[in-house]
Amino acid sequence: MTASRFAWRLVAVASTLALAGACADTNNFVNENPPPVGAVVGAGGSVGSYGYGASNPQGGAGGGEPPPPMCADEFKQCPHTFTIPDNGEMTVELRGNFAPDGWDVGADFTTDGTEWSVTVDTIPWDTQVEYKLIIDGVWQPDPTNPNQVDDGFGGFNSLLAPLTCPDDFTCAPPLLGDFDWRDAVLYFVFVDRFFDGNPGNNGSPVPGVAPPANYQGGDFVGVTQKLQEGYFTDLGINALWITVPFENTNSAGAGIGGDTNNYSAYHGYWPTDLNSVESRFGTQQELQDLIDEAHSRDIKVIVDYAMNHVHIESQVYQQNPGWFWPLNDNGKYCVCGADCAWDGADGRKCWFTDYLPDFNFNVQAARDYSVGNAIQWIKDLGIDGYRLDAVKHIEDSWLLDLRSRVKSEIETETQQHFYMVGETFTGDKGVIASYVDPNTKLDGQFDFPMRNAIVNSVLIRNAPMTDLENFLAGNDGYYGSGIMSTFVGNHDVPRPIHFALDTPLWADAWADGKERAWQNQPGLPSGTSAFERLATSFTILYTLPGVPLVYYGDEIGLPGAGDPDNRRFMQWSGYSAGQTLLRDHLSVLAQIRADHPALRRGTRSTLSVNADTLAYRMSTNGDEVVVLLNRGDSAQSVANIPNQAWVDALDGSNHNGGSVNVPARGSRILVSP
Ligand SMILES: [Ca+2]
Ligand SMILES: [Ca+2]
Ligand SMILES: [Ca+2]
Repeated sequence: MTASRFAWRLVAVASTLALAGACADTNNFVNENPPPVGAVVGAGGSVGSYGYGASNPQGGAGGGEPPPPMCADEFKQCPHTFTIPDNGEMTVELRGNFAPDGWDVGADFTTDGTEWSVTVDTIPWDTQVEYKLIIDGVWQPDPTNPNQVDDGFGGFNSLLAPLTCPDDFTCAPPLLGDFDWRDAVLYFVFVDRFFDGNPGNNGSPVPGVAPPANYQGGDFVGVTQKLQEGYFTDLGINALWITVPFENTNSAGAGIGGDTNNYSAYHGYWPTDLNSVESRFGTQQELQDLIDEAHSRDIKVIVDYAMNHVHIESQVYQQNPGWFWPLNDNGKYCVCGADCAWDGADGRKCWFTDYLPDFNFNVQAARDYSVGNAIQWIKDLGIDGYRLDAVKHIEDSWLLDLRSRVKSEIETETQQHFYMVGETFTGDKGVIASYVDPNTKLDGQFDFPMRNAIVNSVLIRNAPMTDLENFLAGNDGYYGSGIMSTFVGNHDVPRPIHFALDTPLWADAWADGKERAWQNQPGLPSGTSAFERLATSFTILYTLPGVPLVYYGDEIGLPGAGDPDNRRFMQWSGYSAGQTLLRDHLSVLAQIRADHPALRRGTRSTLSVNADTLAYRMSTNGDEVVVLLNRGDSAQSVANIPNQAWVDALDGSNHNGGSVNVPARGSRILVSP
């Protein structure tokens, strides 16, 4: 391993002589010993996107030897450990100019009983750093550091001497641009199922495919129309994720596996021509108009990019079969879940099904073609990010190349950070985290483990809220500088409204709902209780760091079992009281989140928890918010709320501290009046 990495480094240095002070970092990569696959794994995974109902892909991380990044001095960052003696303080926090928002977002010290300490990995290289400690709520200089400087407010900041760290620096340029992706609220527009703005482009149904798996007419013009009507703005959405927009096969897929139904390519995951857009969704100009309309409303657009495979009819496969893993792998029928496993090394080269040839990105020409295509679309469309499909099924080199080229070819022009969020459908946090590194790989991934914890504790209620608290305690800060996307619903899992029923339709968050995808499909729940529970689950997403994701229709509790029933056409009128309640709740949540930086980048501390309730405080410099959750079916008093005057930003009610009453299945977001 060491020898090959060293060899690579020599090549890399030779090819980047122009970079003054270029050097290689050997500290950033953790993939040589991928974490073991966890016991908790998914069902109905990303393969559900492809519409043939196989079992869940799951698997290991990493693999291959990632190249070390090149690093100019201004991008280098050193680790440093701050310590003070433990004299019985309750809390110690570090703030300072070691990060762009370091005065607002601190780092918590921990104590071993004799000493408080905190290690920050990102102290700027060879630069004097000013900092303060917040000890039991009081801002003050570091009592152990005699070097101080006037803080401009009549006090003193501590001075940390310039650090250089030749052996273990990391290379992490501050994220570029005037948009901080921690401020995003993301909405997943499933283009074919959202709004039909132009029936003229619908074409004929794909023969032999029933309506739930056939094209239903949604298009780019329809999304643009909803942008113009202010639908997303009213919901507080400032980023859209749109389904794969590229030309897909017009043929029906073959029925495979447990689901014998035929599917069309309405989902976009069967591309035949990576250089043109899907005609049923519209023209490239209409896609451009969508993006321009979004940008004119300060809404970012990220595009779903499926890089693992193409459809077997595609020219790139027909003309370059050597760029793909063979379907017959030395006598093994290498379809995922057949002779090749979904996980491990097999999981990278298996075909999702026998008509989806799988790229072999170990072939340089294949990688250059695919990464080049992804780069070209960014340049052509001016999009702001990618949602990257099935990350654990590709060679890591693809991701490293894309990030490298995004930095050198895109961000140098736009001066804006390009956001990349990946899908790795697993319950294993270690596997998910292994791809998160905003400098070299992904900014973040979809937080499947968090979805499970919320669905189990708040919607299904098969686990106490203490379980959710335990999960959150282990999840806070777990992904480092990553910006994860948090969610309760997407296109691969049953609609969350059915987990939220008085009697949940499924007893387990991993249920794939396939048994009701084609028959006995669930309807819209009556009453409001399911909508109230779903609203409370969104309160959690909108009051924690990360990018909250709203899967189209979940804002109105759109019904649907497993794939494809979880992709019903969007409902645009005739909402029930429950649906209206839920949609209004999401609009208010977005406004509260926008008003309070503590929710977007604060630190979380737990105030109280029991089987049915949870209270936590989010705090950052100058902003504090207390979040109360009650998943029970009667109003409950939630204890240990700080004694002061509060107003609930959700309903405007006034409260003092101590015990605060929270309605059944409800939440409160307490802020200073
Ligand atoms: Ca249409
Ligand atoms: Ca097509
Ligand atoms: Ca693959």
